[in-house]
Amino acid sequence: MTVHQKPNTLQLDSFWMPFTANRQFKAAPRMFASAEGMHYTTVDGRKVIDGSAGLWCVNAGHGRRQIAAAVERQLMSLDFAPSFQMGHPIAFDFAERLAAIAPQGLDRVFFTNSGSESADTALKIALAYQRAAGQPTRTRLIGRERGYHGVGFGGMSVGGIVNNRRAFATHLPGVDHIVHTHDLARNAFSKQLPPHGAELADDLERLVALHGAETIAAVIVEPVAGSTGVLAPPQGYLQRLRQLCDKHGILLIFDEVITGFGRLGTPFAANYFGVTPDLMTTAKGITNGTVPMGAVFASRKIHDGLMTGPESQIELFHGYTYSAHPVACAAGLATLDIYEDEGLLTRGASLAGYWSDTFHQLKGLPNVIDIRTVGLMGAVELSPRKDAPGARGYDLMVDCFNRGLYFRQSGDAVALSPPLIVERSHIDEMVSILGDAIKRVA
Ligand code: PXG
Ligand code: PLP
Repeated sequence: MTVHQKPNTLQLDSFWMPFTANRQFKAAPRMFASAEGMHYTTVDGRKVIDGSAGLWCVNAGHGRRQIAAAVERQLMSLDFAPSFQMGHPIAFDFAERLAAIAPQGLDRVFFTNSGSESADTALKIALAYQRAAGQPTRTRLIGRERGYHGVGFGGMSVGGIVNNRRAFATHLPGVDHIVHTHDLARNAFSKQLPPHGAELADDLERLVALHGAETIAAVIVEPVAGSTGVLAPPQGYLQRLRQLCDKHGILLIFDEVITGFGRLGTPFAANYFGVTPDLMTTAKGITNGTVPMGAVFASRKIHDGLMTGPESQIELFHGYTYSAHPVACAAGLATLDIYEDEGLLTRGASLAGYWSDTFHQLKGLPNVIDIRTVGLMGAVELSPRKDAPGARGYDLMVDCFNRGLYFRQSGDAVALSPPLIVERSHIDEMVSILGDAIKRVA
């Protein structure tokens, strides 16, 4: 059934690949043809275990028939319907189901199509809320160094990945950043949350002193930074950030595009850390990666704060053609059914200890300078080669791919976070391939 198109018959020129070294890739392509459960199959028929749940999104594993069937049914009954001044029941149904599993109080749901759109949407809601609350001078947005909030102008501006910013000279004005929490000197090889660094949340006080609290609308952080190599927050850090935001009337946004939908062994990172933000962005696992979708969860305070003025007035001038796309909603509802039936939103809790212990066995291998795990997220950081940052990480990624393990690489760190259906034997297999490759890649 599956068409295994041979790379040598495939024209590679037209597809301008995202976040890829296009020329390097096209000289030696790595191609997946199909996927099932925990594995991809390459175009040349090799099985490759999926160490990163696609791009952190295939939480229930690949090839879920239930989602495919729901998508087909939806396409045949209502393929598209507008959500601007019109509705369709499945969108309301999906929002209710999401609200039911959301962290306490975050039960108002705005649909987008991606994590980038969720980030920009949350930032715009924060600005609109502050205006509606009679605080129109609160226009400043605060991000954090090493943060990733997607590629829109808003998300890129609050993001703190230097390469993502440097290539594009223009960013939103009125944006500032608190310092990141990555501290190898004090926290390398921590088995629990990093013990040191809660005080780094106080960097927000510096920005308050510099700019004035009355100019700051919101702070956005990833509870665990994903793209920059799985950086868990120091113990007590997020609690402190929440307190400081409350003290200064600043909204707190958690970007849970990666951490949402069970990745830490709780439905959301907000549950894991016991800290509730005012707004929470999601995407990826919301449809098991099958159909593009995202959602911003807002507290009643934020939502109701905007439900003012005449009833005939549009309260939020924002939305996407495909907000609440019926096919995405169908995929999302089927995904939530699977998460619920198989207990996947909390399954990681029972595996996190094994995940952590197995990864930490790599300590002592050549060039390994840190191992970090939290929930079912893990990263191994290698020391950079002299004058070639990222090259060792890239070679490791390619070596592992050739030997049957796929994962994401971020500079000289590699990040793994599997589908939440993962078994111990898969964890053993991943760490074994990775360990052998680390020994080979000098
Ligand atoms: N916020 C966070 C925290 C993310 O991780 C986005 C926003 C943007 O989502 P979209 O759907 O617009 O890509 C992300 C996306 C990686 C990797 O391997 C991470 C992401 C995407 C692709 C690769 O680190 N995160
Ligand atoms: N550009 C043009 C010319 C449009 O008409 C629209 C939507 O109607 C957009 C961009 C935005 O597209 P989307 O709603 O899919 O984000």
